[in-house]
Amino acid sequence: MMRSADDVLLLIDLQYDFMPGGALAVARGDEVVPVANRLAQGFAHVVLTQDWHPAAHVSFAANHAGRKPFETVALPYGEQVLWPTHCVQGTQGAALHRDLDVPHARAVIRKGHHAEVDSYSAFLEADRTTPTGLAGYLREMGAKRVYCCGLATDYCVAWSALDARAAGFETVLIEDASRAIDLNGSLAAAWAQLQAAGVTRAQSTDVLRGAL
Ligand code: VGL
Ligand code: ZN
Repeated sequence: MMRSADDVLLLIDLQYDFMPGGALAVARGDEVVPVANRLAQGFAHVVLTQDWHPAAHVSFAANHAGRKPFETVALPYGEQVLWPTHCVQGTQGAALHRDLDVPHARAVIRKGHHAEVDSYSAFLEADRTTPTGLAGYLREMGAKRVYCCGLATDYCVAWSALDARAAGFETVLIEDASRAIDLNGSLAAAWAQLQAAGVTRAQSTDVLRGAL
């Protein structure tokens, strides 16, 4: 089944550094690649994202003397988790998984490229004011509904879904096409926020048969 032209599938951060063995590995992250491929068959409009940081990025623990990955620091825009160095621009870890099979993807949004600001969301950077351009692109393309999935459920997928909703799109998060980091309760907190914001929680089978 090919979905309506208003429906966009947003495949988030299916990159080697988030896969088992990667620098910021998400458990079973590789399992979502075949699910993403199946979903993409049903969407005429697919957009991909890549986390895409300069080596000097503020989110890397290595750039904060004496700090370790998964600690937090206070930055001008708020609390920032310090991550292992990951998805450095142009590295193999930042590349999309080779088994991702979406030749008809129309756009790739690269985010997190400002050294001083992180960007979990595909729409707005972590300062919550700098746009990536994705909302304007989707509006101009006539998109009405955004189906989000990928890595990681509780960070880049959740933040993207919340911002898609805030930008006025009907928004669906496809749970089994996503995997979580789950740091200090982040997954449960994300689902609570998503539900409060009116993001629909879906399974890929329901999306594939057109029920959602
Ligand atoms: C992500 C942490 C840092 C993600 C990206 O893709 O969810 N998480 N950078
Ligand atoms: Zn990142």
